[in-house]
Amino acid sequence: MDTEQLTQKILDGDRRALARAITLVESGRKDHRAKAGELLSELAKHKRQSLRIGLSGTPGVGKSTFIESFGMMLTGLGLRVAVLAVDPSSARSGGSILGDKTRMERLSRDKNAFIRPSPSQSHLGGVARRSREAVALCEAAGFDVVLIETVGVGQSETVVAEMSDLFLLLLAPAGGDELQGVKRGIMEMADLILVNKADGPLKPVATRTCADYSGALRLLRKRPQDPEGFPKALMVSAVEEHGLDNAWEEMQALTAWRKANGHWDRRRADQACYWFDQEVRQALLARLETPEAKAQMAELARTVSEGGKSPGEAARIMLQALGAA
Ligand SMILES: Nc1nc2c(ncn2[C@@H]2O[C@H](COP(=O)(O)OP(=O)(O)OP(=O)(O)O)[C@@H](O)[C@H]2O)c(=O)[nH]1
Ligand SMILES: [Mg+2]
Repeated sequence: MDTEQLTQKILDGDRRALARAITLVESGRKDHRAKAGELLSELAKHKRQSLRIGLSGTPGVGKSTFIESFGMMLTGLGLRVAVLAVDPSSARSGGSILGDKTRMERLSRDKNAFIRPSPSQSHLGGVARRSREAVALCEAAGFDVVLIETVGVGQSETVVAEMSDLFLLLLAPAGGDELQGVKRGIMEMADLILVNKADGPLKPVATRTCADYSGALRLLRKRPQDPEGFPKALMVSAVEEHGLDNAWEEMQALTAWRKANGHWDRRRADQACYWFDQEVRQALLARLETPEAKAQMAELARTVSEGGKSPGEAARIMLQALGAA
């Protein structure tokens, strides 16, 4: 299939073409990269936008269950939903999040849903670019909502937040001690905190946890992109499918406000700049990873350690060799 055909099929919402295109952007082969670049710039001309929702939470908090229930609710409303994952650990563990399609059995059979497990990649930079491009493909294919899942490992939350319009943090009911286990930086990224498992015997704990997080959110510095009352903590039960409609209403209210106040476009523009900056940095760092560069680094390090050159002098030599000075 040539690029023109593939472009058209994606614009028509053809799922097989979409899956193929995602495989293409995941490939590291030079000719594939070139073709992927061409495809993405063709598709970008159509300026289609989805609501991109990032979702993070520790293992076992209920991300898969939530995505299934929430996704089914959205398709029930007539929306088309794509689900992607950013998982830098998948290369190590051998599996991948969303590999458990069994937990999303209903959603994976829904013709208005598209589920794509994360590619196996150890390098977060590579994962980030591929995921971003997969999101762009889903937007071009006309999905109304793109859900991007991540387990919070390393920087993966930042990566997902920087490719999302809304960032949700899924938390489990817990005592006050665990509340402090959530890093402040991650709290600051959240647009909504969803306390999951608010059902059965856990309900009272969930209620307390939700109140605690509401309090904690109020203590954070006010962000310009938030209307009064946001970010918010809400209770949901992915299993019993409670609170999902309310969470969706809040997401829509927040989105509408941001669109009306210029924050939606500004955020997307800021994200584009962020990724431009990241790409340049990563490409520069990648130059250090070639065998020649590594050998020269080792050689210069030896000279420096023996006192033959100053660190600054050696660095200048290295940067010159890399064409970066
Ligand atoms: N009571 C209750 N249990 C839930 C709820 N949501 C998920 N669970 C249970 O929590 C466990 C983990 O759920 P998953 O959806 O697999 O969690 P996850 O966050 O995707 O976990 P990882 O993929 O391992 O990161 C399962 O046994 C679910 O049945 C909920 O709303 N209420
Ligand atoms: Mg899961």
